[in-house]
Amino acid sequence: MIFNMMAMMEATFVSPAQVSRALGVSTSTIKRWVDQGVLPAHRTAGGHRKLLRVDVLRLVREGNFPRLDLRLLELPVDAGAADTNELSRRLFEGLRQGDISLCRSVIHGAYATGLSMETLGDEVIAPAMSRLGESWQQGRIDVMHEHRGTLLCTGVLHELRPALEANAQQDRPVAVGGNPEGDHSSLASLLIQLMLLDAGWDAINLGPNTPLASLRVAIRELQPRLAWLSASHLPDPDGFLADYRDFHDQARAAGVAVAVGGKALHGWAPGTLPATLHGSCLADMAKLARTLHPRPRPPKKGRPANQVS
Ligand code: B12
Repeated sequence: MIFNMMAMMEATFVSPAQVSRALGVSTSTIKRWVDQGVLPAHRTAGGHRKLLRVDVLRLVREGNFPRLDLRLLELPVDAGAADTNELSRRLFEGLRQGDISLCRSVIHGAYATGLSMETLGDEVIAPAMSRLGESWQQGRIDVMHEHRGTLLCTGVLHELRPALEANAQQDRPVAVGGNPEGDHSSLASLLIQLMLLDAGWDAINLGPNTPLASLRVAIRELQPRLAWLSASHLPDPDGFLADYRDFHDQARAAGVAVAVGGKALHGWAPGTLPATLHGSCLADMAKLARTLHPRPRPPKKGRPANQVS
């Protein structure tokens, strides 16, 4: 049902005046963004200029609008539910109970109301998964519940993909990544892939248990601009480090930026792993992605209407 709701939101239009009120910027600013291609405009049968809700929401996710009031876009979901602690609490309940409708309504609803993929990952999904792990450690749930919750979360996230690629460009830069050999975690790499798709990349996720030798093949064949590695568990940290250094040398020689992160690398001293980014959260990764591939953005984003010429 929620997925239909997303499709409905994608297909529906809003007027430039409505967007101007919701974003807290003047109508002339909206017109300029349309002229600059920041916000694609469409003509109705009657010749009126209309904007797609999904494009406006993408702008909201990428920008900073201090006078934002999403209720004015008449979204068919509760736009006030962007308290990430509350969303994470509800997601944890959905994951623990195996309730796919609840998980969908939290994840799809949060995305549809403008929460960025990185915030969804860092502030909603990671804490909910962490609580799920703690519940297992404390004997309140079985491994069966933890596995069911992880797969539920993975499935619901995959459903977002068509919406994330709705406006994909032909010449998107390529990014490739996954988890190293022996690491069977999947959520962080999936979230990185979705965040990159949303940011206009052609992101290819090789998933868990990917040997670094295979990432080298991917670099040769796919010629990415960016490679990522997410590590939650490293069975042989010294072996990984030696292999990783070779991998990084090859990537650097090919002009590929390398981002690394994940629980297994959290305690590593800065500089141990040569990398373009050794990050601790998806927000770090999103920042790097935007630096390497900036998208057309509003030049004076978020300025209140009365300050915009
Ligand atoms: C689900 C889970 C599993 C599942 C994974 C299933 C799957 N398909 O993903 C399974 C059952 C396989 C599993 C197994 C194990 N697990 Co486990 N697992 C978890 C759990 C509960 C959730 C992990 C998760 O999905 N989080 C959601 C993602 C989105 O968050 P995240 O991974 O933390 O990533 C965040 C950041 O690290 C960062 N990030 C991650 N990657 C990257 C990459 C880049 C480039 C950047 C910039 C940032 C970044 O951004 C993310 C969002 O904020 C955690 C508990 C916890 N506290 O996290 C334990 C946890 C990760 N597991 C742990 C352990 C010890 C294991 C086992 C070794 C247990 C065992 N003795 O068998 C095995 C290892 C198996 C293996 N070979 O991989 C430990 C890891 C300890 C460590 N390395 O410091 C944890 C932390 C539990 C704990 N507190 O001890 N696990």
